[in-house]
Amino acid sequence: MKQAIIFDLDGVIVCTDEYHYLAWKQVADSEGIYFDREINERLRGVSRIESLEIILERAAKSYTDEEKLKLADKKNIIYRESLTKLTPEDILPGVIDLLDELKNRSIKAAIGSSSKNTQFILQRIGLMNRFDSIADGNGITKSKPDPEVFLLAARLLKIDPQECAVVEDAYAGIDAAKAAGCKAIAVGSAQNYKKADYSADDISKLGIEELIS
Ligand code: B16
Ligand code: MG
Repeated sequence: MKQAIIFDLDGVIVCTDEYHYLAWKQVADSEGIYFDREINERLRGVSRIESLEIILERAAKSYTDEEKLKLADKKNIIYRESLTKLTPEDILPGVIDLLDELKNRSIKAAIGSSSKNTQFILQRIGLMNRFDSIADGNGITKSKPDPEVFLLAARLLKIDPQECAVVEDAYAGIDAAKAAGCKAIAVGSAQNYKKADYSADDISKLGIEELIS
């Protein structure tokens, strides 16, 4: 039986993907770069700066590192502004019940997210004190599909990664979970990914036994 569940944040606990999309779209439009929802799918689970690199693949000119940082900052300002709209009502179906169930069974819960806005998001939705550890984009140098964020989450919990299951909505996140040696559970956009050990529409459709076995 697994001793801990590591949750991805965006797309698993709360959906901020539309806010990411709209902020990147505004930045891309201001630079005259084509960007659409299909390209946006490639940004799922990927760090901010790597997301920008994907968008810049269609740019007509090349950008200096300084210009890239400015664009990434601009996107984050727009994105943070939209995050102020988040409330506990935005928590995805089944999340609270699952966290309660894990607590009853003394199974630890952690966050493993690429986002540097993790704490801000958790505060907005009132879940800041519901996790035993938080590993996020501020504590890592390599983002998913590298396993670093999940290895960090497990280390903070003092639990072997093989004793952890990861819940993810991104292909890159499932790859990262497998590379870390964790059980990989796919929900949402990743549910058809063959590399996952188990899949469901969302957390409310996941049985606790499938998660922790
Ligand atoms: P930020 P996750 C990821 O969060 C998002 O899926 C991805 O689209 C975003 O680029 C990344 O966080 C970085 O976010 O700009 O807030 O640092 O799915 O790993 O929880
Ligand atoms: Mg995600």
